[in-house]
Amino acid sequence: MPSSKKKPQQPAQGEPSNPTAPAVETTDPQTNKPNIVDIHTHMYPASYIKLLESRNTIPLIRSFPGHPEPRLVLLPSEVPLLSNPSPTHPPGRPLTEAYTSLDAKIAFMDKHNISISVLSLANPWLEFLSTSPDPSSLLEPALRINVEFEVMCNQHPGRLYFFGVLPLHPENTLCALPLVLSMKMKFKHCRGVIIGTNGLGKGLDDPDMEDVFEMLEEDDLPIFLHPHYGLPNQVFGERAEKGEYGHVLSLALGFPMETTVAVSRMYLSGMFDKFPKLKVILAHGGGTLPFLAARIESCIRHDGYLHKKEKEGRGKIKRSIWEVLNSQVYLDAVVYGEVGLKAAIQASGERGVERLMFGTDHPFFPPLEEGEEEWGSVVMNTEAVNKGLGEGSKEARMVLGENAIKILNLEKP
Ligand code: 5CU
Repeated sequence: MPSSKKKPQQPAQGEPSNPTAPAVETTDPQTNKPNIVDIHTHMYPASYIKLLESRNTIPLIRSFPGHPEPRLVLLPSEVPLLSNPSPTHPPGRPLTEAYTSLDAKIAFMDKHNISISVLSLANPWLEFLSTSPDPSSLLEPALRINVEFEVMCNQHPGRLYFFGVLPLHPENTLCALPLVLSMKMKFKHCRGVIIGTNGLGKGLDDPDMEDVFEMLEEDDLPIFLHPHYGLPNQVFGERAEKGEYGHVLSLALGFPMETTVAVSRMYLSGMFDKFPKLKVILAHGGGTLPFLAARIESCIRHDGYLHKKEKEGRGKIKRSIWEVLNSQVYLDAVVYGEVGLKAAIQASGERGVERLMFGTDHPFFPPLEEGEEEWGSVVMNTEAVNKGLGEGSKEARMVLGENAIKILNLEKP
Protein backbone atom coordinates (compact mmCIF):
# COMPACT_ATOMS: atom_id res chain seq x y z
CA MET A 1 0.00 0.00 0.00
CA PRO A 2 1.16 3.53 -0.66
CA SER A 3 2.10 4.52 2.88
CA SER A 4 4.31 1.48 3.50
CA LYS A 5 6.50 2.25 0.51
CA LYS A 6 9.49 4.36 1.54
CA LYS A 7 11.21 6.35 -1.11
CA PRO A 8 14.45 8.34 -1.23
CA GLN A 9 14.26 12.03 -0.34
CA GLN A 10 12.07 14.04 -2.71
CA PRO A 11 13.06 17.48 -3.97
CA ALA A 12 11.59 20.26 -1.85
CA GLN A 13 8.21 21.60 -2.77
CA GLY A 14 8.21 23.49 -6.02
CA GLU A 15 11.81 22.78 -6.83
CA PRO A 16 12.80 21.18 -10.10
CA SER A 17 13.49 17.45 -9.91
CA ASN A 18 17.15 17.89 -10.80
CA PRO A 19 18.18 21.17 -9.19
CA THR A 20 21.87 20.28 -9.37
CA ALA A 21 21.81 19.61 -13.10
CA PRO A 22 24.08 21.92 -15.08
CA ALA A 23 22.44 24.88 -16.79
CA VAL A 24 20.92 23.60 -19.99
CA GLU A 25 21.88 25.00 -23.34
CA THR A 26 18.61 25.50 -25.11
CA THR A 27 19.80 27.31 -28.17
CA ASP A 28 20.70 25.46 -31.31
CA PRO A 29 24.31 26.53 -32.02
CA GLN A 30 23.78 26.09 -35.78
CA THR A 31 20.61 28.14 -36.19
CA ASN A 32 20.84 30.19 -32.99
CA LYS A 33 17.14 29.49 -32.49
CA PRO A 34 15.79 28.25 -29.16
CA ASN A 35 15.30 24.52 -28.91
CA ILE A 36 11.62 24.26 -28.18
CA VAL A 37 10.21 21.64 -25.83
CA ASP A 38 6.54 20.83 -26.37
CA ILE A 39 4.90 19.39 -23.28
CA HIS A 40 1.34 19.45 -24.62
CA THR A 41 1.23 17.28 -27.70
CA HIS A 42 -1.09 14.34 -28.20
CA MET A 43 -1.28 11.10 -30.12
CA TYR A 44 -3.68 8.22 -30.44
CA PRO A 45 -1.60 5.02 -30.67
CA ALA A 46 -2.74 2.12 -32.84
CA SER A 47 -4.45 0.13 -30.08
CA TYR A 48 -6.50 3.15 -29.06
CA ILE A 49 -7.62 3.81 -32.65
CA LYS A 50 -8.73 0.19 -32.85
CA LEU A 51 -10.76 0.65 -29.70
CA LEU A 52 -12.48 3.76 -31.08
CA GLU A 53 -13.23 2.04 -34.37
CA SER A 54 -15.16 -0.62 -32.50
CA ARG A 55 -17.49 1.82 -30.73
CA ASN A 56 -20.99 3.22 -31.32
CA THR A 57 -20.95 5.93 -28.68
CA ILE A 58 -18.38 8.69 -28.21
CA PRO A 59 -15.45 8.58 -28.43
CA LEU A 60 -15.69 6.85 -31.78
CA ILE A 61 -14.41 6.82 -35.32
CA ARG A 62 -17.04 6.87 -38.04
CA SER A 63 -17.15 7.42 -41.79
CA PHE A 64 -19.73 9.76 -43.29
CA PRO A 65 -20.95 9.58 -46.92
CA GLY A 66 -19.18 12.08 -49.15
CA HIS A 67 -16.21 12.48 -46.80
CA PRO A 68 -13.10 10.48 -47.74
CA GLU A 69 -11.49 10.49 -44.28
CA PRO A 70 -13.12 8.78 -41.31
CA ARG A 71 -13.92 11.21 -38.51
CA LEU A 72 -12.93 11.23 -34.89
CA VAL A 73 -15.90 12.17 -32.72
CA LEU A 74 -14.87 12.92 -29.16
CA LEU A 75 -16.70 15.69 -27.46
CA PRO A 76 -20.01 15.53 -25.56
CA SER A 77 -21.01 18.67 -27.50
CA GLU A 78 -20.78 16.65 -30.73
CA VAL A 79 -23.30 14.00 -29.63
CA PRO A 80 -26.47 15.85 -30.77
CA LEU A 81 -25.04 16.00 -34.29
CA LEU A 82 -24.37 12.27 -34.52
CA SER A 83 -28.01 11.27 -34.91
CA ASN A 84 -28.66 13.74 -37.70
CA PRO A 85 -25.31 14.55 -39.30
CA SER A 86 -25.10 17.44 -41.73
CA PRO A 87 -23.97 16.17 -45.16
CA THR A 88 -21.58 19.10 -45.50
CA HIS A 89 -20.32 19.39 -41.90
CA PRO A 90 -20.54 16.04 -40.17
CA PRO A 91 -19.52 15.90 -36.51
CA GLY A 92 -15.95 15.40 -35.35
CA ARG A 93 -12.70 16.13 -37.07
CA PRO A 94 -10.98 14.24 -39.92
CA LEU A 95 -8.80 11.47 -38.57
CA THR A 96 -5.61 12.47 -40.33
CA GLU A 97 -2.24 10.82 -39.83
CA ALA A 98 -1.32 13.72 -37.52
CA TYR A 99 -3.27 11.86 -34.80
CA THR A 100 -1.73 8.49 -35.36
CA SER A 101 1.61 8.58 -37.14
CA LEU A 102 4.92 9.03 -35.37
CA ASP A 103 6.55 10.13 -38.63
CA ALA A 104 3.96 12.89 -38.89
CA LYS A 105 4.71 13.96 -35.32
CA ILE A 106 8.45 14.12 -36.00
CA ALA A 107 7.87 16.03 -39.25
CA PHE A 108 5.69 18.50 -37.32
CA MET A 109 8.42 18.88 -34.69
CA ASP A 110 11.09 19.48 -37.31
CA LYS A 111 8.94 22.00 -39.14
CA HIS A 112 8.36 24.02 -35.96
CA ASN A 113 11.84 23.76 -34.46
CA ILE A 114 10.67 21.50 -31.64
CA SER A 115 13.58 19.51 -30.23
CA ILE A 116 11.70 17.49 -27.65
CA SER A 117 8.06 16.48 -27.29
CA VAL A 118 6.43 15.01 -24.22
CA LEU A 119 3.67 12.96 -25.83
CA SER A 120 0.36 12.13 -24.20
CA LEU A 121 -2.75 10.21 -25.12
CA ALA A 122 -5.45 12.73 -26.01
CA ASN A 123 -8.83 12.94 -24.32
CA PRO A 124 -10.84 11.09 -23.19
CA TRP A 125 -8.06 8.59 -22.31
CA LEU A 126 -9.67 5.41 -20.97
CA GLU A 127 -12.58 7.01 -19.18
CA PHE A 128 -15.15 5.47 -21.52
CA LEU A 129 -14.07 2.00 -20.34
CA SER A 130 -14.87 2.87 -16.74
CA THR A 131 -18.43 1.59 -17.20
CA SER A 132 -17.03 -1.92 -17.51
CA PRO A 133 -18.03 -3.97 -14.45
CA ASP A 134 -14.50 -5.30 -14.13
CA PRO A 135 -11.98 -2.58 -13.16
CA SER A 136 -9.04 -4.78 -14.03
CA SER A 137 -10.17 -4.81 -17.68
CA LEU A 138 -8.67 -1.32 -17.96
CA LEU A 139 -5.25 -2.46 -16.94
CA GLU A 140 -4.38 -4.22 -20.18
CA PRO A 141 -5.33 -1.30 -22.50
CA ALA A 142 -3.52 1.17 -20.23
CA LEU A 143 -0.41 -0.96 -20.17
CA ARG A 144 -0.51 -1.49 -23.90
CA ILE A 145 -0.84 2.25 -24.61
CA ASN A 146 2.04 3.08 -22.28
CA VAL A 147 4.15 0.43 -23.99
CA GLU A 148 3.27 1.93 -27.38
CA PHE A 149 4.43 5.35 -26.18
CA GLU A 150 7.64 3.91 -24.73
CA VAL A 151 8.37 2.18 -28.04
CA MET A 152 7.86 5.48 -29.91
CA CYS A 153 10.25 7.24 -27.52
CA ASN A 154 12.86 4.54 -28.06
CA GLN A 155 12.68 5.12 -31.80
CA HIS A 156 13.81 8.75 -31.41
CA PRO A 157 16.25 8.86 -28.52
CA GLY A 158 16.45 12.25 -26.85
CA ARG A 159 13.52 13.67 -28.77
CA LEU A 160 10.53 12.02 -27.15
CA TYR A 161 9.17 11.42 -23.65
CA PHE A 162 5.61 10.79 -22.55
CA PHE A 163 2.96 11.21 -19.89
CA GLY A 164 1.46 7.78 -19.22
CA VAL A 165 -2.19 6.86 -18.94
CA LEU A 166 -3.83 5.30 -15.85
CA PRO A 167 -6.62 2.71 -15.64
CA LEU A 168 -8.87 4.82 -13.40
CA HIS A 169 -12.15 3.07 -12.59
CA PRO A 170 -14.97 4.19 -10.25
CA GLU A 171 -15.15 0.81 -8.56
CA ASN A 172 -11.54 0.39 -7.71
CA THR A 173 -8.70 2.76 -6.94
CA LEU A 174 -6.39 -0.17 -6.50
CA CYS A 175 -6.58 -0.91 -10.20
CA ALA A 176 -4.42 2.14 -10.97
CA LEU A 177 -1.90 1.61 -8.22
CA PRO A 178 0.19 -1.26 -9.62
CA LEU A 179 0.67 0.72 -12.80
CA VAL A 180 1.71 3.88 -10.96
CA LEU A 181 4.10 1.84 -8.90
CA SER A 182 5.75 0.35 -11.95
CA MET A 183 5.63 3.42 -14.20
CA LYS A 184 9.20 4.58 -13.64
CA MET A 185 10.64 1.10 -13.59
CA LYS A 186 8.90 -0.08 -16.72
CA PHE A 187 9.00 3.05 -18.80
CA LYS A 188 12.28 4.90 -19.00
CA HIS A 189 10.70 7.81 -20.89
CA CYS A 190 7.65 8.31 -18.70
CA ARG A 191 7.66 11.73 -17.02
CA GLY A 192 4.25 11.78 -15.37
CA VAL A 193 0.64 10.87 -16.08
CA ILE A 194 -2.12 12.58 -17.99
CA ILE A 195 -5.51 12.51 -16.30
CA GLY A 196 -8.88 14.13 -16.86
CA THR A 197 -10.97 16.03 -14.35
CA ASN A 198 -13.19 13.05 -13.64
CA GLY A 199 -10.74 11.00 -11.58
CA LEU A 200 -12.50 7.83 -10.48
CA GLY A 201 -15.84 9.24 -11.59
CA LYS A 202 -16.39 11.76 -8.80
CA GLY A 203 -13.79 14.39 -9.58
CA LEU A 204 -10.40 15.09 -8.11
CA ASP A 205 -11.68 16.06 -4.65
CA ASP A 206 -12.87 12.47 -4.19
CA PRO A 207 -11.23 10.96 -1.07
CA ASP A 208 -10.79 7.74 -3.06
CA MET A 209 -8.26 9.57 -5.26
CA GLU A 210 -5.96 9.99 -2.27
CA ASP A 211 -4.21 6.65 -2.80
CA VAL A 212 -3.47 7.59 -6.39
CA PHE A 213 -2.23 11.06 -5.44
CA GLU A 214 -0.09 9.61 -2.67
CA MET A 215 1.62 7.21 -5.04
CA LEU A 216 2.19 9.82 -7.70
CA GLU A 217 3.64 12.13 -5.06
CA GLU A 218 5.92 9.42 -3.71
CA ASP A 219 7.12 8.49 -7.17
CA ASP A 220 7.55 12.15 -8.16
CA LEU A 221 5.31 11.62 -11.17
CA PRO A 222 3.64 14.92 -12.07
CA ILE A 223 0.00 14.97 -13.14
CA PHE A 224 -0.78 16.63 -16.45
CA LEU A 225 -4.39 17.66 -15.89
CA HIS A 226 -6.43 18.02 -19.07
CA PRO A 227 -10.12 18.74 -19.70
CA HIS A 228 -12.50 16.74 -21.86
CA TYR A 229 -16.13 17.32 -20.88
CA GLY A 230 -16.33 21.10 -21.06
CA LEU A 231 -19.63 22.47 -19.77
CA PRO A 232 -23.09 20.93 -20.25
CA ASN A 233 -24.41 21.52 -23.77
CA GLN A 234 -27.42 23.52 -22.47
CA VAL A 235 -25.10 26.26 -21.24
CA PHE A 236 -24.32 27.16 -24.82
CA GLY A 237 -27.88 27.10 -26.13
CA GLU A 238 -29.82 25.58 -28.98
CA ARG A 239 -27.88 27.15 -31.80
CA ALA A 240 -24.65 25.66 -30.48
CA GLU A 241 -26.36 22.27 -30.12
CA LYS A 242 -27.28 22.44 -33.80
CA GLY A 243 -23.61 22.94 -34.61
CA GLU A 244 -23.89 26.57 -35.67
CA TYR A 245 -20.80 27.65 -33.75
CA GLY A 246 -18.61 24.65 -34.53
CA HIS A 247 -16.50 23.60 -31.56
CA VAL A 248 -15.68 27.14 -30.48
CA LEU A 249 -17.71 27.45 -27.29
CA SER A 250 -16.84 24.06 -25.87
CA LEU A 251 -13.13 24.35 -26.62
CA ALA A 252 -12.55 28.04 -25.91
CA LEU A 253 -14.78 28.26 -22.83
CA GLY A 254 -15.92 24.82 -21.72
CA PHE A 255 -12.45 23.28 -21.54
CA PRO A 256 -10.82 26.05 -19.47
CA MET A 257 -13.79 26.27 -17.10
CA GLU A 258 -13.70 22.52 -16.57
CA THR A 259 -10.04 22.71 -15.57
CA THR A 260 -10.70 25.68 -13.29
CA VAL A 261 -13.53 23.91 -11.49
CA ALA A 262 -11.51 20.70 -11.08
CA VAL A 263 -8.49 22.44 -9.56
CA SER A 264 -10.64 24.65 -7.34
CA ARG A 265 -12.37 21.55 -5.99
CA MET A 266 -9.02 19.91 -5.34
CA TYR A 267 -7.88 23.02 -3.53
CA LEU A 268 -11.05 23.44 -1.43
CA SER A 269 -10.98 19.78 -0.42
CA GLY A 270 -7.45 20.21 0.99
CA MET A 271 -5.85 17.77 -1.49
CA PHE A 272 -2.90 20.08 -2.11
CA ASP A 273 -2.28 20.36 1.64
CA LYS A 274 -2.46 16.60 2.00
CA PHE A 275 -0.01 16.00 -0.84
CA PRO A 276 2.27 19.03 -0.76
CA LYS A 277 4.87 17.52 -3.05
CA LEU A 278 2.43 16.42 -5.72
CA LYS A 279 3.12 18.36 -8.90
CA VAL A 280 0.16 19.29 -11.06
CA ILE A 281 0.63 20.72 -14.54
CA LEU A 282 -2.50 22.45 -15.80
CA ALA A 283 -3.41 22.45 -19.47
CA HIS A 284 -4.23 25.66 -21.35
CA GLY A 285 -2.45 28.00 -18.97
CA GLY A 286 -4.54 26.82 -16.03
CA GLY A 287 -7.94 27.43 -17.65
CA THR A 288 -9.19 30.65 -16.10
CA LEU A 289 -7.38 30.18 -12.79
CA PRO A 290 -4.84 32.99 -13.23
CA PHE A 291 -7.70 35.46 -13.67
CA LEU A 292 -10.01 33.99 -11.03
CA ALA A 293 -7.58 33.03 -8.26
CA ALA A 294 -8.07 36.29 -6.35
CA ARG A 295 -11.83 35.94 -6.56
CA ILE A 296 -11.63 32.36 -5.28
CA GLU A 297 -9.43 33.59 -2.43
CA SER A 298 -11.88 36.37 -1.58
CA CYS A 299 -14.89 34.03 -1.68
CA ILE A 300 -13.11 31.71 0.73
CA ARG A 301 -12.25 34.53 3.14
CA HIS A 302 -15.81 35.81 3.13
CA ASP A 303 -17.62 32.52 3.32
CA GLY A 304 -19.63 32.19 6.51
CA TYR A 305 -19.69 28.40 6.43
CA LEU A 306 -15.93 28.02 5.96
CA HIS A 307 -15.26 30.72 8.57
CA LYS A 308 -17.37 28.91 11.18
CA LYS A 309 -15.77 25.59 10.34
CA GLU A 310 -12.33 27.06 10.84
CA LYS A 311 -13.30 28.71 14.15
CA GLU A 312 -14.61 25.43 15.43
CA GLY A 313 -11.36 23.73 14.48
CA ARG A 314 -13.06 21.54 11.89
CA GLY A 315 -10.63 22.18 9.09
CA LYS A 316 -8.81 24.99 7.43
CA ILE A 317 -7.10 25.20 4.10
CA LYS A 318 -3.51 25.78 5.16
CA ARG A 319 -2.21 27.74 2.19
CA SER A 320 -3.71 30.42 -0.01
CA ILE A 321 -4.45 29.47 -3.59
CA TRP A 322 -1.52 31.72 -4.56
CA GLU A 323 0.87 29.66 -2.46
CA VAL A 324 -0.35 26.50 -4.14
CA LEU A 325 0.07 28.10 -7.55
CA ASN A 326 3.62 29.13 -6.63
CA SER A 327 4.70 25.79 -5.30
CA GLN A 328 2.78 22.81 -6.65
CA VAL A 329 1.12 23.92 -9.82
CA TYR A 330 2.79 24.39 -13.18
CA LEU A 331 1.05 25.82 -16.22
CA ASP A 332 1.49 25.09 -19.87
CA ALA A 333 1.80 28.10 -22.15
CA VAL A 334 -1.02 27.11 -24.50
CA VAL A 335 -2.79 30.47 -24.24
CA TYR A 336 -2.33 31.91 -27.75
CA GLY A 337 -1.70 35.50 -26.62
CA GLU A 338 0.50 37.80 -24.65
CA VAL A 339 -2.17 38.90 -22.17
CA GLY A 340 -2.97 35.36 -21.06
CA LEU A 341 0.69 34.44 -20.97
CA LYS A 342 1.54 37.32 -18.64
CA ALA A 343 -1.43 36.51 -16.41
CA ALA A 344 -0.26 32.91 -16.16
CA ILE A 345 3.25 34.02 -15.20
CA GLN A 346 2.03 36.55 -12.65
CA ALA A 347 -0.36 34.09 -11.08
CA SER A 348 2.52 31.66 -10.68
CA GLY A 349 4.38 33.97 -8.30
CA GLU A 350 7.54 36.07 -8.20
CA ARG A 351 9.41 33.32 -10.00
CA GLY A 352 6.39 32.49 -12.12
CA VAL A 353 8.37 32.52 -15.34
CA GLU A 354 10.09 29.36 -14.09
CA ARG A 355 6.76 27.54 -13.89
CA LEU A 356 5.45 27.85 -17.45
CA MET A 357 6.15 25.28 -20.15
CA PHE A 358 5.51 25.64 -23.85
CA GLY A 359 2.93 23.46 -25.60
CA THR A 360 1.23 23.18 -28.98
CA ASP A 361 -1.87 20.99 -28.46
CA HIS A 362 -0.89 19.24 -31.71
CA PRO A 363 -2.61 17.56 -33.58
CA PHE A 364 -5.68 19.59 -32.64
CA PHE A 365 -6.23 22.94 -34.38
CA PRO A 366 -4.57 21.99 -37.70
CA PRO A 367 -4.22 24.40 -40.64
CA LEU A 368 -7.44 24.34 -42.64
CA GLU A 369 -6.22 25.42 -46.04
CA GLU A 370 -4.72 22.96 -48.47
CA GLY A 371 -0.91 23.30 -48.69
CA GLU A 372 -0.54 25.33 -45.49
CA GLU A 373 2.37 23.71 -43.71
CA GLU A 374 2.94 25.93 -40.74
CA TRP A 375 0.47 25.44 -37.89
CA GLY A 376 -1.01 28.85 -37.04
CA SER A 377 -1.92 27.66 -33.57
CA VAL A 378 1.77 26.94 -32.88
CA VAL A 379 2.83 30.27 -34.32
CA MET A 380 0.34 32.07 -32.04
CA ASN A 381 1.72 30.35 -28.96
CA THR A 382 5.34 30.99 -29.93
CA GLU A 383 4.62 34.63 -30.70
CA ALA A 384 2.86 35.08 -27.37
CA VAL A 385 6.07 34.00 -25.63
CA ASN A 386 8.36 36.05 -27.87
CA LYS A 387 6.25 39.18 -27.65
CA GLY A 388 5.41 38.82 -23.99
CA LEU A 389 8.93 38.04 -22.80
CA GLY A 390 11.16 39.37 -25.58
CA GLU A 391 12.38 37.25 -28.45
CA GLY A 392 15.68 35.57 -27.54
CA SER A 393 15.43 36.68 -23.89
CA LYS A 394 16.44 34.37 -21.09
CA GLU A 395 12.81 34.29 -19.94
CA ALA A 396 11.51 33.34 -23.39
CA ARG A 397 14.08 30.53 -23.60
CA MET A 398 13.00 29.29 -20.19
CA VAL A 399 9.35 29.06 -21.18
CA LEU A 400 10.11 27.67 -24.63
CA GLY A 401 12.24 24.82 -23.34
CA GLU A 402 14.54 25.24 -20.38
CA ASN A 403 11.81 24.98 -17.73
CA ALA A 404 10.44 21.74 -19.11
CA ILE A 405 13.92 20.23 -19.23
CA LYS A 406 14.43 21.01 -15.55
CA ILE A 407 10.95 20.34 -14.22
CA LEU A 408 10.42 17.09 -16.12
CA ASN A 409 13.99 15.95 -15.89
CA LEU A 410 14.54 15.66 -19.64
CA GLU A 411 17.92 15.28 -21.21
CA LYS A 412 19.13 18.37 -22.96
CA PRO A 413 18.92 18.23 -26.74
O1 5CU B 1 -10.51 19.96 -31.01
C1 5CU B 1 -10.74 19.22 -30.06
O2 5CU B 1 -11.73 18.54 -29.93
C2 5CU B 1 -9.73 19.14 -28.98
C3 5CU B 1 -9.74 18.06 -28.07
O3 5CU B 1 -10.59 17.21 -28.09
N1 5CU B 1 -8.76 17.97 -27.18
C4 5CU B 1 -7.79 18.88 -27.12
O4 5CU B 1 -6.88 18.76 -26.32
N2 5CU B 1 -7.82 19.93 -27.97
C5 5CU B 1 -8.77 20.07 -28.88
